[in-house]
Amino acid sequence: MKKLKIDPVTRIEGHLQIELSIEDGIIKEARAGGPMFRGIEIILKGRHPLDATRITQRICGVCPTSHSMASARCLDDALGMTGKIPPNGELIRNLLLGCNFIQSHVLHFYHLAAMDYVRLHNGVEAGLLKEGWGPFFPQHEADYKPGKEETLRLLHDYIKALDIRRQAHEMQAIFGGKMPHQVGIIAGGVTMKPTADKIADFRFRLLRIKDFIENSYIPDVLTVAGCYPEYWKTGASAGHFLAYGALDGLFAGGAVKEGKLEKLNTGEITESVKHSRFKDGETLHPSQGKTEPQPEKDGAYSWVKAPRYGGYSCEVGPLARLMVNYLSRNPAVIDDIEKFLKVSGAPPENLNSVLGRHAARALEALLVAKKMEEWILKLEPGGEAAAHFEIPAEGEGAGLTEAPRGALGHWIKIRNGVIGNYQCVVPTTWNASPRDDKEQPGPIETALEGCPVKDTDNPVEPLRVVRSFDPCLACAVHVLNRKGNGKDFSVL
Ligand code: NFE
Ligand code: MG
Repeated sequence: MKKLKIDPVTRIEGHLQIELSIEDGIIKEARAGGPMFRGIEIILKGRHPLDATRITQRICGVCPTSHSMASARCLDDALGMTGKIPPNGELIRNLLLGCNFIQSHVLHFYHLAAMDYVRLHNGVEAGLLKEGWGPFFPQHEADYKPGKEETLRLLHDYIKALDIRRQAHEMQAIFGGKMPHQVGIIAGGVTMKPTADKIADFRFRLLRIKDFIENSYIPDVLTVAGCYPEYWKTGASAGHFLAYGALDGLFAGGAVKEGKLEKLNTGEITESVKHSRFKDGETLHPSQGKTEPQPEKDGAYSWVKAPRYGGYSCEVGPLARLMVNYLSRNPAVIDDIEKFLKVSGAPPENLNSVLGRHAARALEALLVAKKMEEWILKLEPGGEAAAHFEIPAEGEGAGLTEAPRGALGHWIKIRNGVIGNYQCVVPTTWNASPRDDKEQPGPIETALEGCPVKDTDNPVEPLRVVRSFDPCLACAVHVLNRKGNGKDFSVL
């Protein structure tokens, strides 16, 4: 049995370590560890409840808008505001979250994942690139398959994607003041009323971005899929999926256990800490969740907790949303899903795979952009965008939404007018979870087990599997330790 540790996994968000046991070129056991501690829940205690929407965004610079949405919904719930947000407020919240989805998905495919599939130092880019230049080098030796023309097109789109992401950020600044960490989304709605100017500014960027998704992003994903068809059959998770749903029904919520769709019941969410660096205790629902670090705990190998749904280790993210919406025949998206599956040649039975995740992500970028075109034209210039609220001395709330990487939940308890307890269960906590109290592996661990590794000096296959999940360890865990060993830490 050969042991291989990849630490850190590069070209992801945050810091992830992967430990593999390999026999006869196949991964027998995989462990995914988050070596840093996230103290945001501790930082929030005792603060003004509205601070949650500003502070939780600092969990991550890639998906901050999702955290502001989850915390605003959480506060809406605790403040009795659910259902009272003016239509402009709901629409602008969804437009801001939509921009965040698109920029995050484009970022993932081009700037994080593409270099797993495209070799740029074989001379075809003569004059453009020099051996040793970042961000393209160094690169593992591997079976890079795209030919010269495909490589040049992917490289061209890699550069163009930087500009597309800039424009998606500008769109968030139009209604959210700035990006990252926009200040638009608040409890009760958003901070800014729409104007005709802002609508026009937003819309022309949106049309350009939609054009890029249709004519570059989706074709580029299909090019990669065409070059590497074996990845339709590599990297399956256990087949359990969870989505909370978001964006005004564009994505429906639901759970898939052993291939069967179920209605979402958030009471089934628990978190186990047996192999996580937290004090042992019962598995708890997040509304009762605790953040009690124990860095030196025996048997613990991650700062990520192990959330489970009805005891199942569920994958979340674009593939989970695709599965839930496909199986529930969500009328908002089912025609587009069917059409995409046909055009892409994506075999439905092989969607639970590396390529299935990339395809699902590209498809939903298009679904979101198309929906945003409708929403932007529904805004009423000058109309109210927020409702008045009072902060109660005592209250409780839950805020569930979807982040680019999957189901995101925040839970608050207000005590004496301040935050008494706050818990976040983020997408990568699900996907990168360690084993739980029943020793069930997390989705990334399962997807790695059974994956081939041809050359342990160039472990591209497991890296392709891990990156297909678009993990964000900054979201899952946070705050630096002093020695980088995952044990010796202090709450900063
Ligand atoms: Ni830091 Fe995040 C997303 C959230 S992932 S990127 O998407 O919430 O855990
Ligand atoms: Mg948590």
